[in-house]
Parts: sequence; C-alpha cells; structure tokens
Amino acid sequence: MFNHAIVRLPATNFADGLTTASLGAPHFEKVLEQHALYCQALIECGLAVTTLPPDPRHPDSTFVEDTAVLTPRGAILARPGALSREGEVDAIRPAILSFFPNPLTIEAPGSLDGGDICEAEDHFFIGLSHRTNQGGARQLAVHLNALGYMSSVIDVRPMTTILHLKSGISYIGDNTLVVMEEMAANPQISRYSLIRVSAEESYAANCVRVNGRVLLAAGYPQLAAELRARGFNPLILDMSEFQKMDGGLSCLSLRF
Ligand code: CIR
Repeated sequence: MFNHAIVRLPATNFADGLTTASLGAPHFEKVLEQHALYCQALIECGLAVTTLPPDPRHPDSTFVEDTAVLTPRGAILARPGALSREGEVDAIRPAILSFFPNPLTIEAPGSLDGGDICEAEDHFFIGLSHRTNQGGARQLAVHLNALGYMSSVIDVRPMTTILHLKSGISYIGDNTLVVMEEMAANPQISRYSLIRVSAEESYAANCVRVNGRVLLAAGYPQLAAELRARGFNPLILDMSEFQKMDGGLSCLSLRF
C-alpha cells in the first residue's frame, strides 16, 4: 500500500538527457502533458503527490526513481551510475529527509540506480547493470539486511536491450511478476507466478502496481488483456515522450 509519491517536473532541457533510443526528440509540450496525466493517475490511486520544481542542471532529473530506494522500514539514497546524474541525489535529499529523516547511503566507488531495484514484498532483486555496480549492489544488500529484508542479485548486463532491471521485470503484488521473455527462465524467479511479455511488447514490462491499479504504458494490448484476465486493473498512460529518453513508468516517481 502506498500513500505518497515524490515526482519532479521535467525541465525545459529534458531532451538533453541520456538516451540510447532512436525514437526522435521528445516534444516538450507533450512531455509536460504526459507527466501531468501520470501525476493525476497517482492521485487517482489515492496517493498524496509531492511535486518538486524542474531542475535544468540535471535534464534526467524527472526520473526520480533512480535517486533512492524507499522501503516501509527506511530509505537508502542511491548513487546514480551516470556522471551527469550524480548531483540529482543532493537535489532531492531535502524532500526525502522530510519523510525519512535518517536515510542510509551508497558510497563511492559503489554506484546504484533505483531503477535496478525491484521490491517484491520482503525480497528485493538488485540488478547489476551498466549503472549499478558490484560495490553498490553489495552495499544495498547490507543495508536491506539491516532493515530485515532479503535480497538477491540479477545480472542484467548481458541483456543489451534494457537499461535497468526494472525495464525488464516488475512485481505487481499477488506473488506475480511481469517479466520480459528473455528473463522468464531465470531460476531466481521460479517461485513467482509469471506474466510473460512478448518481445514486441517488452517496453510494457516496466509497469507499476499502485494500490488497486497497475500503471501500464499505452499501446500494449496483449499485456493489458493478460493483466485483466488475471484480475488486475490496468490504468493506461501514454509514455511515448519518456520512452524516447529510455524512461518508463516506474522511473517517474518514488512511491512509499
Ligand atoms: C537515463 O538514461 O538515466 C535516463 N534517460 C532514463 C532513466 C530511466 N530510469 C529508470 O528506468 N528507472
């Protein structure tokens, strides 16, 4: 159950952020429109939303999820693996401190992006990626252990199509993981009920359970139908402009 979310408005230089997608430049008006509808969806799901101002020093800063790991038992400030995103943690720290006064931290040379952390009840999957390194993963595992959680590492570096672990896997409650086809055979997830996402819909594997709804990107009818068939209630959001910058639904908020 989430009660709150932190989001940050996109800055006018959003298009200067990092991307590997070749989908063209985002249209800023549409970026703002989609972001507003995303925030509206969180409110519809019952969350109080704290909206931070745009931060043009960091064009990727609207992807707030990468700056922290927030759990019901405490927060861990992340240490983003991309140089251009390092300052984002300092910028968001005051907002996080107002809800979590004593966050733990990831220290250099460890690096960790929140997008690599998939929380499934009391177990956290930690993605090793080109952003989250061994040191960051190890430090997070120690912190989670101190908070009474278990964790395990999934190496996503061989999967060239995804940026973060959560680009390919999402926990949506009821012991269910939505997972892209290439990850479905991983023995670490065999005890979950799996919803497999076909290769042509793989972007939609990044979906987010928020209370009674599952936020899902628009344009992925197979996954939408499968979710409905299994009793989930998708809330569909257009993500086209964020996809152009390698962003998914989960990256746009910190939920707690
Ligand atoms: C980046 O490359 O860091 C941003 N353009 C996208 C970050 C997406 N974040 C996420 O999936 N958690």
